[in-house]
Amino acid sequence: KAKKAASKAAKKKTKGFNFDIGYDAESLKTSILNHLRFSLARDVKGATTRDWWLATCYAVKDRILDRYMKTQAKHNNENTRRVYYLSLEYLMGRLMENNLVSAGVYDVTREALEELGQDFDDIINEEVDMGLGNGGLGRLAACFLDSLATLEYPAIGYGIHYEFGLFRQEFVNGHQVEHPDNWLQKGTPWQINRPEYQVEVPIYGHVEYHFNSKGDWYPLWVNTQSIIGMPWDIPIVGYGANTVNFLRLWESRASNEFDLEAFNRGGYTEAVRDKAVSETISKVLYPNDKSESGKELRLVQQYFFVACSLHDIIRRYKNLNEGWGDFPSKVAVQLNDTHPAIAVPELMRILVDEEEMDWDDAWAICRNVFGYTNHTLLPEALEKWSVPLFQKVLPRHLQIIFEINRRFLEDEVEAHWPGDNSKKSALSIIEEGHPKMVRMAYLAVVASNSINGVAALHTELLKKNLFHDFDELYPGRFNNKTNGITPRRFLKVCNPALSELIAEKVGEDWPTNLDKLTGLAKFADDKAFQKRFMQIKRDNKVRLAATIEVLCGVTVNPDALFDVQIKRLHEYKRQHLLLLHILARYREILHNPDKPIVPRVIIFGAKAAPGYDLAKNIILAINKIGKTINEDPRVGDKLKVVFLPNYRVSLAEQIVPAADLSEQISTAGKEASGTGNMKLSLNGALTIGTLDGANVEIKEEVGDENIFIFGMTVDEVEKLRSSGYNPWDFYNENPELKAIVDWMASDTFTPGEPFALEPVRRSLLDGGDPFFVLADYAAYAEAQKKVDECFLDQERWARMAILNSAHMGKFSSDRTIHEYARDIWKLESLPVEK
Ligand code: B1N
Repeated sequence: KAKKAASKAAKKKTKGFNFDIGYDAESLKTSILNHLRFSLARDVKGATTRDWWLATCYAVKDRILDRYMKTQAKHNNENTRRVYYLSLEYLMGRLMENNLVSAGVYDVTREALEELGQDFDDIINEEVDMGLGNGGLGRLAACFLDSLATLEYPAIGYGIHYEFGLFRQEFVNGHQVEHPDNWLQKGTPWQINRPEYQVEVPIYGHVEYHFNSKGDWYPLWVNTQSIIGMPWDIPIVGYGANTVNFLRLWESRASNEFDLEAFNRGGYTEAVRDKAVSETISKVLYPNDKSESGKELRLVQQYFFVACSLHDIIRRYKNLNEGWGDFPSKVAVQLNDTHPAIAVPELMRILVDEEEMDWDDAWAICRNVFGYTNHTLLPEALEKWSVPLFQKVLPRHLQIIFEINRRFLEDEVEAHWPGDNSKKSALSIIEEGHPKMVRMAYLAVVASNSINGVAALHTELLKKNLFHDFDELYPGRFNNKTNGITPRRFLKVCNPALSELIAEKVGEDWPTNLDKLTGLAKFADDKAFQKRFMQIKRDNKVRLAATIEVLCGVTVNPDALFDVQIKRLHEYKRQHLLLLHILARYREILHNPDKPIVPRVIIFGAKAAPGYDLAKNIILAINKIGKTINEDPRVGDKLKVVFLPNYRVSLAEQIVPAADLSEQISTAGKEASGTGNMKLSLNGALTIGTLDGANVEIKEEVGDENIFIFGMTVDEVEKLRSSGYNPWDFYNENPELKAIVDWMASDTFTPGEPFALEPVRRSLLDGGDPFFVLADYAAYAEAQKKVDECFLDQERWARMAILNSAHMGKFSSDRTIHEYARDIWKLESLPVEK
């Protein structure tokens, strides 16, 4: 009561207080200087670049938080429906430049810093990437947050506040070496700690049965340990909008009571040890793109952040609503793959055990709330948890999953396929075996009102294969939402010169109306426009060349064709197919030294999961072969091969605007969508690619004549596989291929270590070449020949590049988010007034 009175008094006394904040260069200058002195205790005299960076971020943050307060007040006052995006990964990259652009203070901040005698670019470069994700899935989550705020959808992202993000990569003698990513070391000005919203969640323990007054038994989850979840919020600024949403990341802490108990027992070291265990949960991101199951800590991470997030969602709901009736009309929860699928049994547990709701009512709520996005068909990425592990970590949740499964099999599967026991075992959420396994994808499907794939082809394959029977059982629940990328970060911010040219031709509003880029098409044959377009590309290549010089010590010619493959290192992505092509070019240069050849710089960026030996061997092969080629005087500028270390979002922002050719060469049917393909094409790179993932839709948009498609289709791959694929046949029948595969693994490239590259060769031959590298090789070589021919005709190339940019409108993540909001979340945009 006293507290309420005090807050009322404070409100009265501050009524009419003017919180207005200036948005001109002068106000920013004042703010920056104030923060330097009063937030950082720094004198202008001794201030380092880092100090200036922090002070500038704080000054900008003040302006962002003003809008954040207004946005959250509006969302609460209107008790609006929201979407909650649950993701174990967010690859945010750097935040400063994007926040400046989105908040509309880029120019004034630049000006303020210039007046203070500071170099803007140096300050931008102080920021380390926020790399709390592995690859496409994590970056997609970050692009979605950007679009949600820009389109003014009420949305909150939830995830883990990892102390260490994805490892920093270094090459030592060509080998990948991993270092911890200590991204918090320099301080991170964007996050806001929210101790008032910390939550405590139970884990481990066991289930007991008790009787209530009516004599009915009920389960009780007892003897649990508890973990504290401490929220850190990152504001998400809508571009050119007043909406500022936020991303809430949970850090794990040891609970205080827990410590005290151990202290009272006199077990000091025990208390410290248990504390360390609790605080281990949010320590580090698992560095595996695809496959990561069986690890207890990973299951604990998933449960921890899901339990904290649901707790937070329910607290917010209860603040403004009575009873559970409206819950599904206020809350939509999107599961970013199955990583947060424990939300299903956790919500059931809360509703049934804590809120004492009937099972059927609770289940109806679940099914109204959840949507599930599948991101891959690769079997090793389909999460399965062993029943014994589940029993140990989350015994009550396991019971609930068994009950969900029992009802699903007895009611739904039995009704649709009466008496068919093979269907029951095929569709069971529990896979029989030793041990039994929980199939998380089936759990997510059964509990969701929408299941979507991330590109048209991927969704068709989901319906045809992995979820075939579910599609029959739940017609209409499966749908496609082709991925997209934010044109703010991946064009406006990373390619300012091209952005200006585009604005001149199609208007300033293209970043929020990307379809406007079609207006460029009519300039595709305009010589003057071609010249400007290609000059911008060349300037970007000069800048990248300087970076390559610094990072790789290799001098490259900006007039060569910049051929780029940037993505995680995976066999299915087939970096080794490009490597074979590199060897073919090298061989050609040596055999026909006088023959003219289109000069190329091949640029790789990729991290391999630390435990993925073959992927690491492919990195070694590229580095060793690259070094030999780069140092061979017979080659000169005709061919250079560089592997940029520590590929990450901020490095992508330098490579993407400078690429001529985009390598999207996965085995058909394996890449669910890809998103790098979109970024590169948007910036005027031509694609050489297979009919896989979103490449299919890129081809539809840009037209067959503006893309280099090659290789087997999904059906052809399937046919070859079922007829018994033997890579030796392709090796023996193609003398060039045989020569380069043998050459690759010879000690030419690894003098003194004759077998160093044998693993790559073995995987392609005795290993059975599971991703059909050799089978697609000839078609790939043919397509590369066409690339060379096109590049010789620079006007033709310019025309094709322009048409690529012009036709990427579909791949704005704004379009994707509109579709999710309309079809899945039933969410309305809620503009925030100034
Ligand atoms: O998700 C991206 C797609 O564009 C890519 O094609 C797809 O490969 C990627 C387990 C994954 N699928 N699955 C993962 C990541 C981490 C992990 O622990 C699986 N990543 C993708 C966005 O839709």
